[in-house]
Amino acid sequence: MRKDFMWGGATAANQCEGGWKEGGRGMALVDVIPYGENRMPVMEGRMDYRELPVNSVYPGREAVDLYGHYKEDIALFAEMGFKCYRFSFSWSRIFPTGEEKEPNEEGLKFYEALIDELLRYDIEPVVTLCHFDIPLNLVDKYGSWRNRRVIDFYLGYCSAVFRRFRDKVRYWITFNEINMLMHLPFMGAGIRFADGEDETAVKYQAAHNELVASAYAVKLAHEINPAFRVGCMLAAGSVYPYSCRPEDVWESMKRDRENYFFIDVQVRGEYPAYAVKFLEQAGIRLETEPGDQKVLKEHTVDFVSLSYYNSRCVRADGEGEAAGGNVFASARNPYLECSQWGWPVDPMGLRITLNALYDRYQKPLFIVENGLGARDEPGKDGEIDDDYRIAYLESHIRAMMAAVDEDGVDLIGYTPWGCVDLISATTGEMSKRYGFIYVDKDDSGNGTLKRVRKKSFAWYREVIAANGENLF
Ligand code: BGP
Repeated sequence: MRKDFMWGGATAANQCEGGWKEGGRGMALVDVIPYGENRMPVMEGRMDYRELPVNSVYPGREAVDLYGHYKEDIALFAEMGFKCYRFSFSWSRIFPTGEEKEPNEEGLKFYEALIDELLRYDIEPVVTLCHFDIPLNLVDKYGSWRNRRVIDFYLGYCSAVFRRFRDKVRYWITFNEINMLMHLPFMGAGIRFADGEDETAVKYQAAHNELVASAYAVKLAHEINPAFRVGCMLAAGSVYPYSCRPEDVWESMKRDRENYFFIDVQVRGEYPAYAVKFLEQAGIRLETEPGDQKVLKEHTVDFVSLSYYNSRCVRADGEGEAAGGNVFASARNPYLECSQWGWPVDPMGLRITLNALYDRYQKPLFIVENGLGARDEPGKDGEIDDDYRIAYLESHIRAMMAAVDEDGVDLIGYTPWGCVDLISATTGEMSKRYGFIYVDKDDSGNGTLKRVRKKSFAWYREVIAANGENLF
């Protein structure tokens, strides 16, 4: 592994920051995504949050209060030896309604303090500009990313933070898991559907607007500081054919393309032929502007970042048991065990995915999410022996190192997801934990928010210190 490999951890404002009413922050998407049975319908854009029962609970509003605990959390990251920390800005903390001409100084000050704290420990900040996050006003007033005007609001926000943190932040990610728009349109991009509208057309229009926004953000970033490195981000995981039947193989290729589509545009700078044909056949005419093609072509990303939790699997005949849990429809792969939430565990799949992405794009890759969501039961002295998490991470790190050392993949870093426990995106639960650091809080929102080092904490510190070599 390279000497400057960026070991670290990842979180996002929507799932860990809380402080929803602090410092002049405006309402955000996450503030209206409830816990419980209405969560999925809202995240899918099928239920309007304004119709939710008054007693609904919104776990993202407080989350694990990174807002009030960032110094303590960063000290713990430093103790593990983090080289970098990936986190996201809450857009509505900086532009409360999304429409202001000037940013909210208090919001900028909060992130400045957080970044300064990281730099004090020599931890490189990696900032996601938009992690399932948008000011709620832009959703209600403009329809979020389905509306082109949101591109300008996003660029105003980007410009403010690129300028403010010009000399402090080098790595930026334009949109977290940009392909999530296709699967959970409201959570991914603030998209809600009206009865009877062509949902596919709406999603591709929103996708186009995000892709154009991302390219303009890359342009702006490089103008403001040519040393900035700007990446795209894919919810990755190769799709396997269930069998060697050519129909299954073809189906797996098509499924992969649904996700690659975004990155194909962000890396290669144009719509791939298969997407052009798909839109044509579906009768979808995108609303575009004359400059779109040029900006997409000229301002491609510097690196490709990805989340990897598991591989996927398809059968052309749609038969067979479905794998539970994950938002990506998948057939059950008989060769893999599943997590407590039904997500397959496939370390070899990480090596396959990294190779597939590197073959396709020839750009530096960055694993910015990976991990096992599992229940942790503190022992009688409060200790958490999370050997299952260590086993998951160890097998994935070995696979990642094989991709680098044996296959020649250019990988710049690894930031496991939810390094401090946080709220699950898909379920809203606190009990689906990923962290090295336990946070005392339960699914009903009770707890002291106290932080406790798990067994994996000391394990990961050793991995980082040895640059991964201690695993061999
Ligand atoms: C990714 C998201 C994260 C994160 C992770 C784990 O899709 O980028 O925000 O939450 O998945 O998923 P979950 O929280 O549902 O276990």
